[in-house]
Amino acid sequence: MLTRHLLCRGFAALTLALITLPAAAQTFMVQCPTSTLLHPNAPTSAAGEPAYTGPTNIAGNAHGVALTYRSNGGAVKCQQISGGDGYMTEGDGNQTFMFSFGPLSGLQKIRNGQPGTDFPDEFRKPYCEGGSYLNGQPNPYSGASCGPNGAVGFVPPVGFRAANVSSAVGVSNGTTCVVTATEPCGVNGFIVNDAGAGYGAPPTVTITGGGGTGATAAAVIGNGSVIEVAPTNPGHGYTSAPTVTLTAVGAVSSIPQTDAAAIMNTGVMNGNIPAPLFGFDEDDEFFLTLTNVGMIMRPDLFETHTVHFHGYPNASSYYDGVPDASLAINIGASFTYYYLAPDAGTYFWHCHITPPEHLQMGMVGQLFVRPRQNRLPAGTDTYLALTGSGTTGTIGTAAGPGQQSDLRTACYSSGESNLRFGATGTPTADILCSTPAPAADSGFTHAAGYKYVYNDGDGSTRYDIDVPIQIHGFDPNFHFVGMTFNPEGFSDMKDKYFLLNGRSYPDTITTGAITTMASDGLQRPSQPLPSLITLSLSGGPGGTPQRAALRISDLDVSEYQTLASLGMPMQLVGYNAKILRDQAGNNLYYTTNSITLGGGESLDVIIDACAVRGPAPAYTCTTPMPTGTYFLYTPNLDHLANDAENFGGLMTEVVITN
Ligand SMILES: [Cu+2]
Repeated sequence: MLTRHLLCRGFAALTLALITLPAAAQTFMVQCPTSTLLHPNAPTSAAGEPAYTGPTNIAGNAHGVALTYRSNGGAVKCQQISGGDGYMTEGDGNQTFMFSFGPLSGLQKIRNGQPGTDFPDEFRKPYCEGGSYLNGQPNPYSGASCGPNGAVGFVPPVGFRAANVSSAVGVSNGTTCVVTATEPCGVNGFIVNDAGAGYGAPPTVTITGGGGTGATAAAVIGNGSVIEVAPTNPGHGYTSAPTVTLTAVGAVSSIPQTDAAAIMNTGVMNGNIPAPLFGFDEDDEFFLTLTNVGMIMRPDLFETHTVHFHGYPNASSYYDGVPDASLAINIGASFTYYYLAPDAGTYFWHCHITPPEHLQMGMVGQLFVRPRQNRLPAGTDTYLALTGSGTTGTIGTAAGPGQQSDLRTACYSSGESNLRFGATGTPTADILCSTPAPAADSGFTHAAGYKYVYNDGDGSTRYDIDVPIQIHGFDPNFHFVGMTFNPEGFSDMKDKYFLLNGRSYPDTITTGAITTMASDGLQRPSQPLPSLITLSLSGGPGGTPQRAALRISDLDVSEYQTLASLGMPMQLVGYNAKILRDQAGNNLYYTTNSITLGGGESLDVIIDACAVRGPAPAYTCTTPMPTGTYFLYTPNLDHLANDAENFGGLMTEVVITN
């Protein structure tokens, strides 16, 4: 009896597998929730970044379980990338093969040199770009609602369609059965004729007619469709196959579908250097989907890839991308990494599979988290927004809420007197303090549109222009070996191209995306990010000189890199994603003409079109910089070259205009 039951189940499962095969081929997943438990009212792109008014207590409910937690606002952000191969163009015209990441969402933003990070409503649209798409990009979608920053392969949830299921009776799973002493004629098999769509929960199964009694069954759904109906009790006495009725339960699903062909058409040879830029805001939840499309130029390889956020305060090793400690993404699969954004700063990311190889080959990207100080209501005192420890009231007032109201961000680092308005306490080092407040209140207030590198509390890291700069180097011999079937010697790597945002001078100052012809003869955007910096003497707040935040990271595999400025000072305000400030709140910023980084380090540098500024809170410019062109370049003189070309290399320009 047991054997026969299993056989029957096996037959049913085989039938189901054959019928539902097309749905099972959708292994690429495109996902981005419109709301979460932490962000039940996540803002849309039209609403924009929500104001930060201090932490609030939220009473939530997760599937009937009451939850209370502290919320600091924020939004839900999403992005999708491909992992695979691609080509780029060196400063001397050499076209170089890469293992690389490319954009699968936010394509228009990426091409414009911006982070490709989307609000859910931007992401959850099929990609289209009004017919101006490039070769190698997906064919434009012609549906009613699509967008230039939508996710390639996103197909909106289909409407509800009822599934159709029929049954089979008897030991041979026939349409008729004769009851005998050994054959009770139960309902032993179900055939899914139409899997339906849009089921939010398994439908109930009702079995009627057929002359028998007692048969029951349960449905299983996947991706909103019925993928199996399994008998829970075959019943007996069924002389003909009874009628199966499915009754939908609960809300209709909003699960989107996936266009795997669009993902492959775009993702293969889609490589960018640097990899797609991520930029989101403190307190956001970030859903990042990596889709491994394989490497068409190396079909012999079965490389997995991961995303590792270097130096990032990641709560879960599961999402940290270190394959030895978590998981890696196979060819043909998608995986969605999940991040909270607890601490603002300049980070960077890379694939963590065989790091010397995959980093050298181009799997390096940039990442920054904007501080919540950007989201303060206009007119808020930034110092009080950090030191406020109230639970009610208005942010930016002595009694109001602030960083100190939230245990995770509270700093009790240099004695409580500074931070708690005269209360004396024993000075203790607080190793969890990530944002010490300034030693004194300078009275700096936030104005609409002001941006800061960190939650500084004194406006000292305010800037106008974002300039992500990633330093990298390519060894053309290693890349040639990487495209062929020769053994690779990691210790023999010798960089001969020295790259700022994936380009050598003079390509560094070429505006717009650089495209490269891949081996199929199609041009694709390969290096979207120029590093030309243009500062205006009148473009800042109230017609004042502008400031640029250089978010510099180094993922060079084989060399230290030095970047020097000629005639223009650089002010270093952050190191390895932390504000350069001691625990007592003293700014340790310094002004220099030369910074040096090894692989795996980041720095925040402000360059200013004003040579001399007055003190906080006004920071009034007393001496503007002379207009003209300045250079950021490496004084490692052998790095001012593009392989055999005795010219170029690690250099870019800063132009100061009126
Ligand atoms: Cu990789």
